[in-house]
Amino acid sequence: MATEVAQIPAEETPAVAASTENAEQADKPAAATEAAPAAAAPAEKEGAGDAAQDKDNKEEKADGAAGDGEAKKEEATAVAKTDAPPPAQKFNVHKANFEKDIIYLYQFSRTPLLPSLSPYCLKVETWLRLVGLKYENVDHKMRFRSKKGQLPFIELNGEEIADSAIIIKELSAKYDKNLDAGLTAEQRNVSYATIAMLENHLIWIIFYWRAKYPDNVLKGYKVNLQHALGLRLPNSILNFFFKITFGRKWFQGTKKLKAHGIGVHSAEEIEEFGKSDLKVLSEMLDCKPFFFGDEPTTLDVVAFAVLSQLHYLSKDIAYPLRDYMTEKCPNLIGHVSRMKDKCFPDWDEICTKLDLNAHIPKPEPETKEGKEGGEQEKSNEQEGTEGDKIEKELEKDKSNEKESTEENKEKEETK
Ligand SMILES: N[C@@H](CCC(=O)N[C@@H](CS)C(=O)NCC(=O)O)C(=O)O
Repeated sequence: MATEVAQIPAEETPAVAASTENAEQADKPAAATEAAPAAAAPAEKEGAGDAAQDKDNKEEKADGAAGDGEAKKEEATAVAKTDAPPPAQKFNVHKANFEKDIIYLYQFSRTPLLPSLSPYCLKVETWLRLVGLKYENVDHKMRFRSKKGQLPFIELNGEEIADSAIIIKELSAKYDKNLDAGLTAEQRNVSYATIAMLENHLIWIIFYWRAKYPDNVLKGYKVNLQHALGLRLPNSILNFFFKITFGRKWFQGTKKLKAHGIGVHSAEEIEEFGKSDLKVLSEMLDCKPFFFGDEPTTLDVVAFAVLSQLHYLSKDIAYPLRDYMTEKCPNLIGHVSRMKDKCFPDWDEICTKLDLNAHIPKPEPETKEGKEGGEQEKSNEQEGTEGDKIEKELEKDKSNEKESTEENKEKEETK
């Protein structure tokens, strides 16, 4: 999927002081560069930076790097650049008017029973809430994917970070928010292995069920595709297309399930695998509030994100694995509820209003047109999803139908 490039003049954004084609540099605020002049040189070499920063670097180099041929070459480049007008900043991100240090989260749309049908997206949002970082969900109506082709991803200071584990790792390091800091080395290993089981085994067992019963997914989470995709077509038509086409792709499809390995087994075998995973988790949790004691760690975040996919499925929909968890693993149900209360006190509001940003106070209604919302909508229109294609195809069919009826009418009249 094509990525839109946002171009913003340097003075309009406080976010970035260096090259934006180099994502690493984009992330460094001006203050950090000033504090470490030696680190600023490579950015300059790559043809980036604003005029003021170039000037500072030039002065520092004149003081310290005399006699070094390479440094002299850099100095000459810096002088030439100072004379040129500052280049427009280029950001390879969707959110053109981003604010410095706000984490923009791209995930799937809400459902009335669960904030996200993607355990990976729910994991990132749960983690952000637990550690208390400022974030905003981008309402992209599921049009965007990361450069890796998946959700979730975040944009931060003009840089994209994709994959839930990488997002959490990088944000933990950047903002010093390590939920696992208090764990022993052994507990960390147990956490690592259990997360691998949850994300590479149990969740694929759930994906298998979803791919097999897409209709039950729509009903079981009361998915409103019209809202989720931001389309005008009635849900009856969207649901039909969902079942026969893009629904399967969302839920990792038969080919992916086979490639993963889980898809080669029989339904009964897969169910048994799922029960074994749940039993292990239940025994590990035992009577503790969280997996490693009184406070949640990353493992609790991942377990919550995965187990809530089972627990919040409507009871009207039959799913033996969910029933097994309810009946045989009541401590896991308690865990899910504790995590929900701790991280999503606004769960009901999120789910009833399908609000991606219930945690952010709503701004005053805009009076002028063409502000941020307009820009976002415009950029959304440029990207196409399966839903958009369906809508266009159906509109084309409709107008063809109309034309041919009119033609027929004319023919009838001329007869
Ligand atoms: N390892 C990735 C997995 C993400 C992933 O599998 N996301 C799925 C949704 S659950 C996805 O984006 N699928 C492609 C699509 O829906 O277009 C992570 O942890 O973020």
